[in-house]
Amino acid sequence: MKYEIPRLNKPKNGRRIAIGDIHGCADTFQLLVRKLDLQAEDQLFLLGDLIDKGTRSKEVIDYTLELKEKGLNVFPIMGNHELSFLMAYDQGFDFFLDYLNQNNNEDFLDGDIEAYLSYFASFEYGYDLGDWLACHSEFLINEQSIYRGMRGMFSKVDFKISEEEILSKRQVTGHFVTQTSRLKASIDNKERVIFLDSGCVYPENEELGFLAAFDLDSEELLLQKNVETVVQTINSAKD
Ligand SMILES: [Mn+2]
Repeated sequence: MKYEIPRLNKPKNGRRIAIGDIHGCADTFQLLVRKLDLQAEDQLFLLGDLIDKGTRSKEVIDYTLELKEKGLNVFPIMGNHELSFLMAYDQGFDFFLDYLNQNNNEDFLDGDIEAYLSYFASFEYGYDLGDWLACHSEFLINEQSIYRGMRGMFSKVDFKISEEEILSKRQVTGHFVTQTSRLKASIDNKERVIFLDSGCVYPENEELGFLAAFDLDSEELLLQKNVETVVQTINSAKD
């Protein structure tokens, strides 16, 4: 089955804003969204990995649902962590409980777990915005999987996208933790791929610990420093 990346038109009077990996940093996410002051026609793309690592994944997810209920155009994208969540559930309930424990996610069981699973399953793998592709990981050409860094988990997804299409668009992606100085340079240099995961969940590293919002049209960057009250110490900053 070929997966066709959904296309979205640019709003006439709205912004197109992307936010990188949130990883359970609910306070930081809410503060950043409040600062953005979203309007009815704006489109907000959440570039995957909304959950795990941080301690408040359920609150992140509940907040995206609140924004949608208010009628705002919020487009969450499938990250490897949402896909892991879905795959863990398919391994049986004991496995799933262990998974939730290991990822500080037990509070999802306080809600309607089936509803959360359906919500994650509804996440698209990316959006084709005409001039931009919004996705969790960079689309590459001439690779075994065109979805970089995802050979294991996403290799079963047969993306219906041509080399020409990939090369004709810029990309905004998450997944690869990127220092803020590097992120700013990539925007100044108008690089073809903007890596927007500025490692919000790693505040102990002075070049990380920010949640980034990027306006795809004005190319303005808004960096929100991590304001989580519960900080988990994590040793490796891989994805
Ligand atoms: Mn990530």
